[in-house]
Amino acid sequence: MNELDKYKEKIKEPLRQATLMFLIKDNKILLALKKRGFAVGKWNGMGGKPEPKDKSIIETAIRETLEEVNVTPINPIRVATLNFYFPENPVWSQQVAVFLAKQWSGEATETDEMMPKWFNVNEIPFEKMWEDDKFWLPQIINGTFIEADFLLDNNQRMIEKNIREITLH
Ligand code: 6OG
Repeated sequence: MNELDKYKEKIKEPLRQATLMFLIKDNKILLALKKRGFAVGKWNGMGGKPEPKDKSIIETAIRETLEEVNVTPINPIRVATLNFYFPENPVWSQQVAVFLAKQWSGEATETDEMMPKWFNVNEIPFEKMWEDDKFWLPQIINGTFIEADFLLDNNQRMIEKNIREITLH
């Protein structure tokens, strides 16, 4: 059995939930630079953790996007479920629900938390992003649904990955 499956068998608690939202327009994607907290200095989608007032994970994803870049996504689609495991630092472990939106209200502007920027989908700055992103972001942009597990070490480096494409009939 690989390390990932061994670790998944060992843990008892469900992973803490988090969200990521990407806005897509023509051949552009909105990313945002994290200005503080976990993963500061990395480009990513917008997102965060559920709050008690959220009635669903999609509400969390929309609320976080509004808080972080002043945009309200309209009809976002859930395109991926990513499980991140940090055996050496389990408080970082989380399950991230990833959403794409092609419509929204408002215009992306900078906040205390994030600095948004539109990138051409062929010029995504993967070297300034989480190492895992290059394995699933291009797929979801192309319309593939993804379910994946990642094992990461204390330096936030990827040790193992298991990525599944989901076919909808
Ligand atoms: P706060 O803890 O700041 O929310 N996140 C990840 N995103 C990517 N692309 N790769 C990872 O690999 C990630 N781990 C967490 C989920 C953390 C934000 O960062 C995302 C949330 O949007 C390990 O509230």
